[in-house]
Amino acid sequence: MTEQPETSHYRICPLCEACCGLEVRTAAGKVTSIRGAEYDVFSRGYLCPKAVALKDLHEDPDRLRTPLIKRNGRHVAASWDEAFAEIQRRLLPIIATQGRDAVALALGNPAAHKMGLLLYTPRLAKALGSKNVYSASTLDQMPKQLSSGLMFGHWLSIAVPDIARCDHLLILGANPMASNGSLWTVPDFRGKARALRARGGRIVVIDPRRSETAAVADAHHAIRPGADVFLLAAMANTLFAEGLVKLKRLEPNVNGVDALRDAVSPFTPERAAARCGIAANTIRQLARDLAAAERACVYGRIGTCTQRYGTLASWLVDVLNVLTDNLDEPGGAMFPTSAAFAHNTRGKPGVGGGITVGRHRSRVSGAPEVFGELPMTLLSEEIETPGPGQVKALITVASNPVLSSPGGARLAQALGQLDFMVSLDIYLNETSCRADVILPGRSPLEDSHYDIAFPQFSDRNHARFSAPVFRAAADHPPEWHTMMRLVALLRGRSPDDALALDDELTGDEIRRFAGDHSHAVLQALAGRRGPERLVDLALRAGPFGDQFGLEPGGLNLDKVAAAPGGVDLGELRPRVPEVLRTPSGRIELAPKMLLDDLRQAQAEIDTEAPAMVIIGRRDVRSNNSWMHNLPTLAKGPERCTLLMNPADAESLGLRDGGPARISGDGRSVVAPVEITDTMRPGVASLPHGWGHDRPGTRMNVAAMRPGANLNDVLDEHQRDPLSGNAVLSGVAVAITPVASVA
Ligand SMILES: Nc1nc2c(c(=O)[nH]1)N[C@H]1C(S)=C(S)[C@@H](COP(=O)(O)OP(=O)(O)OC[C@H]3O[C@@H](n4cnc5c(=O)[nH]c(N)nc54)[C@H](O)[C@@H]3O)O[C@H]1N2
Ligand SMILES: Nc1nc2c(c(=O)[nH]1)N[C@H]1C(S)=C(S)[C@@H](COP(=O)(O)OP(=O)(O)OC[C@H]3O[C@@H](n4cnc5c(=O)[nH]c(N)nc54)[C@H](O)[C@@H]3O)O[C@H]1N2
Ligand code: SF4
Ligand SMILES: [Mo]
Repeated sequence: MTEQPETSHYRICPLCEACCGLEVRTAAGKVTSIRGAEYDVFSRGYLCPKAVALKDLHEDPDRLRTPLIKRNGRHVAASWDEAFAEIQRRLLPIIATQGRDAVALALGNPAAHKMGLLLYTPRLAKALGSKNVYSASTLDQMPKQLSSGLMFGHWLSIAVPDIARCDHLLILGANPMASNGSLWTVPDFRGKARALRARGGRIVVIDPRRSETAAVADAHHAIRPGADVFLLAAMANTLFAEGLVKLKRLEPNVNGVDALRDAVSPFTPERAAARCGIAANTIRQLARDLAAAERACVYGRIGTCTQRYGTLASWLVDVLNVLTDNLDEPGGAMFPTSAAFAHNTRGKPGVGGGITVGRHRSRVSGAPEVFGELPMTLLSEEIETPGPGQVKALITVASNPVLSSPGGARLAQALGQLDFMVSLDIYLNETSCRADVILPGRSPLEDSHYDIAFPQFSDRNHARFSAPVFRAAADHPPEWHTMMRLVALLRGRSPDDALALDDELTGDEIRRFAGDHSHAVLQALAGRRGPERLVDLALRAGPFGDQFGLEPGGLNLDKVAAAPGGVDLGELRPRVPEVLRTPSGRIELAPKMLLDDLRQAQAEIDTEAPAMVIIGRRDVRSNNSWMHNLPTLAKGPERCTLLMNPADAESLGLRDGGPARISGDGRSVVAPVEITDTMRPGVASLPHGWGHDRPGTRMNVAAMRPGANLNDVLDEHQRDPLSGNAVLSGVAVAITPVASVA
């Protein structure tokens, strides 16, 4: 047998927001090892167990390699031309007869991690021209986008902890030890947290569960779920009451301090304490410690977003950062400078149009559009409810709402009523199994990659590119190409025009951006196509770019691709006022919409807690709903367990490992109990993304240990009315023992 030489490839991990640089070794067309790339300028060798599962993903026999078309209720393999012919035959007449709003678009989490999907989804949405756009953002971070947009002028101007220089980090509703960070790209949080504490800093965690992050922190306070708005408002109240507000450098850049002081004045620590389950003195001390620390930062994530007052909680996190002089300061909450694609590095610095919500409303419930989207939890009713504008067809892109959205069982039924459905997906899963046509993306190891979104949230500035590790099958197009074929169809062209249309649309973009110089710019980009051409354009025109020769030392894609492990662009720098895009040119501390909602919260401050509520959690060996088919991650202990406090388990007659029935919203699921004193009494925790026991799917490994779907017992009607975000945390449930498992 002849030995095949091993080759080494650099690949940025597309699985979570940490975006680690990996070294993938291959021989004879197979992956032989996956390690952290020590030479990566950003992640410096860090990786988590999921990275290794890229091998399983690449080799997974269940991963789709050809399009599928549903014929007589069964999915059968088809050619790409057949798939597009089917879409043309069935989708276009729906638009012709019922209008563009009759086709909905549902976008899922992996779309944010794929450069082809992220750069071409806007083109697809534009070509479709439907108001019915739904995404995982309204199951996740829309509250933070809205509060950031209102305060700083753009939806994606989100301040992140400068952990390298911070010495007091207050974390609410985030567990970066398991999630590896979110709206905060921070590979090796563990190492950075350890360094923070080694230099004498403190980490304090507010979480109903003593999470993995709380376990490595200096202090943990088990808040009642959904009460963050009260805690944060009471902390702001304390800062004002005790004369601890200091604005210093930001003073001339801030509007609304007085209005804010008035608005939080009713939220005394005494009034908030019972609702939060945290003593008044502790609330005061949290505020004092924050004010006293030299370089401090408050960071809130999904636990603070997925609640009724998610936008308020997200806003108050930044309010505290401003009031304690920690926003835009080294060691505080800072705005990264992305080398490409950030809106806050384009246009006139320091001022802008701000954001607008409610330009249209959902047809049935009248929910306002936010950032061009409607709440994902309203998709079912838009399909079910007859009348003009009813959703009759759906295009999903890397989205599995049957598992990931509350009321998923109802949605699964609703999808069955559609006249036509297309899924861009790599599996035949709980959602895509409803589709008439499935168009598969490639293995991530067959795609090139540049992070479009995450440098905007990174704890250090960087620009990195990775080339494909393997060559894809000749007839398997990259997803941007598939999207351009859809765009062509929707614009009344032949799918065969996709590449020519890409040239046209990119040409239009360049003409808008470069005006008189567009010919030269087009020529400079002539060697590239598709997303790589867009990345080169954005990099060269970006804040570190070569400006097409005007700044010869600046970046372009060739330079980034040639640099092993990418280009380091330094630590985060203060950016106020340049980063702002509010009409006033200032940070808006007291937007009217938020003050109005705060009055609503005030009216609920004395509400009694339900006896038992449920929250979610994440596990480092799982990722939302789609990695349970990868053997390396699927092995080991059962992960879809119901965590409960010993006192609760005892009073409900539940035993460790025994099955419990969780009932909510008229539905129920069964999961094994795991008794642990890490849970706050009256709160149970079940992870989301499970429930792989629906018929019609083809994920054989996942089906062996399907788990229970948390979203089956959550109420799809509960949401934050401002952002449209679903309430996923602190929802009342009943928990009872199950005599025996069927
Ligand atoms: N109860 C509860 N529910 C939650 C959450 C929670 O905390 N609690 N979290 C919410 C959050 S934060 C999120 S982001 C959502 C996530 O929910 P979704 O946005 O639905 O994302 P996933 O569950 O990750 O499913 C991803 C889909 O993309 C497909 N896919 C994977 N890779 C590719 C690819 O390269 N190309 C294409 N075309 N498809 C691909 C997968 O097969 C799968 O169908 O879940 C939300 N749901
Ligand atoms: N391993 C892994 N990594 C992931 C994912 C995954 O599924 N698995 N998903 C990715 C995605 S899509 C996202 S959005 C990010 C999310 O990243 P994180 O925001 O870090 O999410 P979680 O790890 O779920 O941590 C949320 C914490 O909030 C707590 N919590 C729940 N309710 C409340 C509340 O009312 N108040 C407070 N203060 N805390 C509360 C929970 O107990 C939990 O510890 O993770 C990403 N990374
Ligand atoms: S933390 Fe893990 S899954 Fe996330 S990018 Fe790094 S290696 Fe990939
Ligand atoms: Mo997410």
